[in-house]
Amino acid sequence: MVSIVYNKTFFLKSASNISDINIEYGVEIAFIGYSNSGKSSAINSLTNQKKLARFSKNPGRTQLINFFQVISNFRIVDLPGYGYAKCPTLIQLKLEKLIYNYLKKRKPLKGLVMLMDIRHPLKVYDQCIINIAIDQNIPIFILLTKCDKLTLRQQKKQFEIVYTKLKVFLQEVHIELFSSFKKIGITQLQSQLNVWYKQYK
Ligand SMILES: Nc1nc2c(ncn2[C@@H]2O[C@H](COP(=O)(O)OP(=O)(O)O)[C@@H](O)[C@H]2O)c(=O)[nH]1
Ligand SMILES: [Mg+2]
Repeated sequence: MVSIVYNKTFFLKSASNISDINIEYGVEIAFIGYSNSGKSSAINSLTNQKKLARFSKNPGRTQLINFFQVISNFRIVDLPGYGYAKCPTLIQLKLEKLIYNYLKKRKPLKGLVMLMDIRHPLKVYDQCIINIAIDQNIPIFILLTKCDKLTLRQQKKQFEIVYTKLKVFLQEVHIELFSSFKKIGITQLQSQLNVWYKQYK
C-alpha cells in the first residue's frame, strides 16, 4: 500500500481554459460539486492546511480550475463550483463549459471526488456530472459532506438513499460520510487517492 504525505501539498496554478493548463504528465484527481458543498474545506482537511484552497462565505467566486501539487506527479484539482444562484447566467454557462471540457478532454484526469451536501444529495448538476463520468470511464468517489449536521440515524438514511440510486447505473459505488469540521472520512479519502495514484502513476 502506497502512503502519500498530503500535508506538503502546495498551490501550483490556476487556469481559466483547459488549453492554458500545459501540464500533461502524472495523475490528476478532481474535486467537483455545487458551490458551498464543502469542496475547499475538504481539500484543506485532506492536506491539513487551513488556507490552501481558500473557502469563502461568498461561493461562486472561484471561477478557475485550481491545481495543487501533492507530489511531483500527483495533483488534486479544485474545479469551479456549479449551480451558484447569484452567479450571472453567462458566467454560469462559461463555467459549465469549462468543467465539461475538463472532464471530456483532460488526459491526466484519473478520478473524480464528488462532494454533495448530505442534506441535499444528487441534485440536477450532480446527476449530469455522474453521467459524463460514466461516459468517460472516470471512476467516482462520493463524499456526503457536512455529515455533522445530521444525527447518525439520518446520516445512515441519506447514505442508503444515495447508494440505492447510484447502484442502478454505477458498477462500483464508493460513498463516504464526510465532515471537515469533525474530521470524519478524511483517512478514507486519503486511502482512495492512494489507490488511484498507485493504479495510474
Ligand atoms: N457543518 C459543516 N459545515 C461545513 C463543513 N465543511 C464546510 N462547511 C461550511 O460550508 C460552507 C462552504 O464551504 P466551502 O468549503 O467554502 O465550500 P465550496 O464552495 O464547495 O468550496 C462554509 O460556510 C463552511 O464553513 C463541514 O464539514 N461541516
Ligand atoms: Mg471553494
